[in-house]
Amino acid sequence: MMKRQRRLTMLLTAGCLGVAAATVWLTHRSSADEPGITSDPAADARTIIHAKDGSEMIVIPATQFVRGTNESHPDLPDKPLGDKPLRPYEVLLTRADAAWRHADERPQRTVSLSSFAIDKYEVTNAQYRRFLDDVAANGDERYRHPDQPSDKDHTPRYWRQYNPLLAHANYRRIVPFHQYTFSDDDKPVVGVDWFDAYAYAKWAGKRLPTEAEWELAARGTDGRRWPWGNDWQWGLCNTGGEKKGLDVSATGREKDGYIYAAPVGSYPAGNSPFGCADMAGNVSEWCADWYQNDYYQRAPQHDPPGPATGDARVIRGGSSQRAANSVRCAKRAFYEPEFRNFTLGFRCAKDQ
Ligand SMILES: [Ca+2]
Ligand SMILES: [Ca+2]
Repeated sequence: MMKRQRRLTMLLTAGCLGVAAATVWLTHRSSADEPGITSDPAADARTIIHAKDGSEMIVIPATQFVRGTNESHPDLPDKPLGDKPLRPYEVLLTRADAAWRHADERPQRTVSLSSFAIDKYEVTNAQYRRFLDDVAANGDERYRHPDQPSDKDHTPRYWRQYNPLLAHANYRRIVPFHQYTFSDDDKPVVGVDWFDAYAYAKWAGKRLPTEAEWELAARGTDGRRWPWGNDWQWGLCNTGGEKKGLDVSATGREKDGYIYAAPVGSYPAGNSPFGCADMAGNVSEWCADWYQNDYYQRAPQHDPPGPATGDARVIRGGSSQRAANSVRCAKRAFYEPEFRNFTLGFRCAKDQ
């Protein structure tokens, strides 16, 4: 009798524990599945390996984050624009003023995003080379964007063409340039336009990140200026030198050690709250979106997809040639999709 009672008690206890465990699991699961509920997305982020191109990717759970900027240039007196939408003439003015008052980063808003994964690192030359090998063997019909120029080749500009910058006397004087400066395996691929980035991402079974996804991955949820926080520190990312002028022999010219792009992941202490590397500087990164300077004033607050059309595509993060203000996480920039430059690369994202 006692034995049967004891067994019954044990079964009931085990059953209760089971229900409790299932409840905890379900609660956790549902909170992770719904946008805006995850309390600490950085703690819930995890790393995966994407088989096709061997990239490390960070899976970021659905969450809310602070997007955009409310402050004026940190080095200038504050000139707040207020919460009202910009009037048409003000929008025009922002084209000239955006660089110092961050008008295209306004208004600052809380935006929610569905879960996604994003590359931990900028796409490297070694990875891009495998894409080129495939395209050389099989063509790019399966990967090319419908608007891709018909005569286009995906070879990065500086892999086979002498850097035209070096024709400039100032650069020729100072730059220890050689043919591998832009093609080392562990450096980010540069000299690629938006169509190259699009095609690589599609080849890899991924896509380009939206501008909003990129910003969340760079700054986390709290609206910080740089991936590591609100205070500028030398040596946490690769930017332009802190002294004006191009003379790299000047003392302290490059505190971060690189004139052009550094190998990806060279500044782990400057990683974002999610662990993404080189979100500030190194190379600027193509995003999926068209750029419009007043888009934040009318963008949906959940999964903003970017404007439907435009003339230029968004680039983010600033580069080895930019100053601290231009490598802020909220900084928006753009180029026409055919543009190629030694400062411009990309990383990929994918749905979860
Ligand atoms: Ca540098
Ligand atoms: Ca970067």
